[in-house]
Amino acid sequence: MSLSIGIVGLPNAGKSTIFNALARAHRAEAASYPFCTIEPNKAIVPVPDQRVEKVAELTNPKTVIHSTVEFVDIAGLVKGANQGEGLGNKFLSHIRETDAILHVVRCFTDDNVAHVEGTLDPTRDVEIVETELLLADVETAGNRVQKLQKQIRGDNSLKSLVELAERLRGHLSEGLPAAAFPERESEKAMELLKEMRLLTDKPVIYCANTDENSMSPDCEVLRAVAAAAEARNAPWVSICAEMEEELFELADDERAEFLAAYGIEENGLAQTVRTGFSTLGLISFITTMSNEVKAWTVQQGCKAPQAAGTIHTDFEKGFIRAHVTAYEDFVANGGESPCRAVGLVHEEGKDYEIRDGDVIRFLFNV
Ligand SMILES: Nc1nc2c(ncn2[C@@H]2O[C@H](COP(=O)(O)OP(=O)(O)OP(=O)(O)O)[C@@H](O)[C@H]2O)c(=O)[nH]1
Ligand SMILES: [Mg+2]
Repeated sequence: MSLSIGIVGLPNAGKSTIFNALARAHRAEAASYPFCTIEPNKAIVPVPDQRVEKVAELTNPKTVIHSTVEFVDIAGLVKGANQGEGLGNKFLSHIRETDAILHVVRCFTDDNVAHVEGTLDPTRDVEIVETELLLADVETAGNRVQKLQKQIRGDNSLKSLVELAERLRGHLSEGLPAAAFPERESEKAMELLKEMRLLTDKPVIYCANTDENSMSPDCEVLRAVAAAAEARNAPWVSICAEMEEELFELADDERAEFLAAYGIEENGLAQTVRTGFSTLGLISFITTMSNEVKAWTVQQGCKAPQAAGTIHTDFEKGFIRAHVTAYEDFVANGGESPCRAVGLVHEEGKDYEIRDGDVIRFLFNV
C-alpha cells in the first residue's frame, strides 16, 4: 500500500507551492493569481526514512527503494464552489481516492498575492473550505440516495440500505462531517462509507503555510490554525513553503543548515509524511532480499502473512515463517549475520504482529 494525500485550500493559499516543495520538483505551476491550478497535479515522492538508508549502509545492496507517498494538488475552493463559484468543485473528485487531506491555510502576508477573502484569517478560511467539502459530500450522498431509490423498485432488500443512506445524507445536511456519523461503526455503514469515499470522512492534517513573520509558535495566525486543528482533534504542521521551495537550489547540507537557522527541525515533506503515517496508523518494515533494500508500508496491527502479501500475494498464500530482526538490533550489531550469531534474529509465525522498522526475511512456499 502507498499513502496518498490530497491538498485542499482556498485559491492562493499556497497549495501548489507546498506541493512543489513536497514533490521536490517544479511540476505544479505556482502563480500569484487565483486559480492557477486547473488540472490536478500528482506527484509520487519517496517517504523520507533514514532507517532505510542505515540498513542499506550495512548491507550494501544494488538498489534501495523507499516506500512512496502520492500528493494530489487541485484547484482552490471558494465560497459557493458547490454552486459553481470560482472553478466549481468538480475537481474534488480527484481527491476522493486519497487516504487523507492536507488542508493548506494561508498564514503569509504578501500584497502581491491576492487573498480571495481580502484579509488574513485562518479561522474563517478553514470554515469556508470545510463547508465546501461538506456540501460536496451532501451532493454525493444525495446522488447515492437517488440511485438506491431507483434500484429499490426492483429489489426490496435494499430498503434498509436506502434508509441508512438517507440518514447519512440527513447527518451531512446538518453540517456534520461523515467522520462523526453516529452509525459509522456498523458493518453496513462502514461498507457504504467505504464505497462513497466521502471527503469529510478522511483524516485531515492542517497545514499552516507561513512566512518569516508567521513562523513563530506564538504568532496569532499560526495559533489560529493550531486552535482550528485542536478543536477538530486533528494534527497540524507548519510549512514555510516558499522558503523550502527556494531551498532546492541549495545542496542538502546547506539546506539543513538554512532550515536550522530558522529553527525548522524537519522539512515539510518529513513533517507531513510523519504526521500522515501516525494519523492513519501506518508503519514500515524493511526487506533485504535479492540485493535490494526496500521499505514497505502497512497498517499497524498487520500480521506477518499480510505483510508478506504486500510484497506478493504468493508470499501470503505460501507463508511459512518470517525471520525478524528489530531495527535497533540490526543497526547496533551491524546487520543480520551478527544478529543471528547472538540470537537476535527471531523466527516468527503467522500470528506475529509487525513492528515499525522491523527488518524481515520471509520464508514461503510457492
Ligand atoms: N510571500 C509568500 N508568497 C507565497 C507563499 N506561498 C505561496 N506564495 C505565493 O502565492 C502565490 C500563489 O501560490 P500557489 O501555490 O500558486 O497557490 P494555490 O493555493 O496553489 O492557488 P490556486 O491553484 O489558485 O488554488 C504564488 O505567487 C506563490 O509564490 C509564502 O509563503 N509567502
Ligand atoms: Mg495551485
